[in-house]
Amino acid sequence: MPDFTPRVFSGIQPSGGLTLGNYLGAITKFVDWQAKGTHETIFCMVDLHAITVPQEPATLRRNTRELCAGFLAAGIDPERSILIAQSQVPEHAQLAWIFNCVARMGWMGRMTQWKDKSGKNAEAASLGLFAYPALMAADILVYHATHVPVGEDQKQHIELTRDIAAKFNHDYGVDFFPMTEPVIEGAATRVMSLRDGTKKMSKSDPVDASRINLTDDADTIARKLRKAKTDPDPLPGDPTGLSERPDARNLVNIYAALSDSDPATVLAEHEGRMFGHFKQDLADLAVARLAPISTEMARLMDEPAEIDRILARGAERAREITVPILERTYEIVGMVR
Ligand code: AQP
Repeated sequence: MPDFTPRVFSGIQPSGGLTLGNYLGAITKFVDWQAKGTHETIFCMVDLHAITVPQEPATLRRNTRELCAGFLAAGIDPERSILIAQSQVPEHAQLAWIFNCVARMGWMGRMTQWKDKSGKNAEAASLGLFAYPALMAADILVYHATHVPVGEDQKQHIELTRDIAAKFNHDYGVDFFPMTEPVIEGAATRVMSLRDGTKKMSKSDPVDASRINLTDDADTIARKLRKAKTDPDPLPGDPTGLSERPDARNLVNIYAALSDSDPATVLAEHEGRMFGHFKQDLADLAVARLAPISTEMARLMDEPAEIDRILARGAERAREITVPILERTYEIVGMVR
């Protein structure tokens, strides 16, 4: 394998407002990578992914700008990282077509997200939803990204990205695409619904009380956490005591992630307390951490032209990387150049 430039890529769908799950599982990790400075960092609003399920156009546009505001408010610096909207960098979709011809139907059909989102009526799902992982592979590999920080739910898609890269390299006898590494770290790689600790917190969950939105005000955050599902038992002294208590475990994990700690330390400090008190502390912690972000997001949303300028500049910088990689891909595949 050739030496690839150390490069981090990750994306978030503007398919709704940002949730605490996106923030803890993804954005805080992005900010950490940017701070480390060891890798080039590229972060993306994956609007082409969002339309694999129906989106209202004006809402999609607003959500994309709001997502960009969320990245900026949480600490992504558009000078140090490249911040883009996927549809403004056409090489993502162009490489995805090549990968549609490399990936196998069987691989796609096994994806958990496809099964979950297509539900009982897969015949009525969009072709785009089925091909989603090939576009995601293109998002990553059009930068030759070496590392992808994601939440636990995306692990299978990164494995598929590696399968696509390996098959392309094998079929064409090249060492062109890297074997990208998923990076899944921390106490909140899978933040669960506040109403059901066995279900992932999701921005498209129809029940708003199931999630904290980054745009929620302090009172709403506190109310949602106070009403979060738990059980009547006190907090145990260590994480093994939570193995059969998914709702309780979820709140402890959220507390650990928000306080930059870990579940064992949180439980050692809170052993024996009842959830009524713990939830109040958790609400205070969440408000202290999230309120400045939502305030800054609201300020940025009043300046949509500034957001659009940042995205246009990001696309320009991104294309310095993506155009040569796509051109070389076309050559390898046999297109006349
Ligand atoms: N609940 C979560 N806990 C930890 N990480 C999460 N992520 C999403 N939900 C959680 C991580 O956020 C990044 C962006 O995800 P996405 O927006 O591309 O899609 P998703 O994983 O399908 O997120 P949602 O909120 O559930 O969106 P919808 O409802 O539209 O499908 C990824 O790194 C993901 O792991």
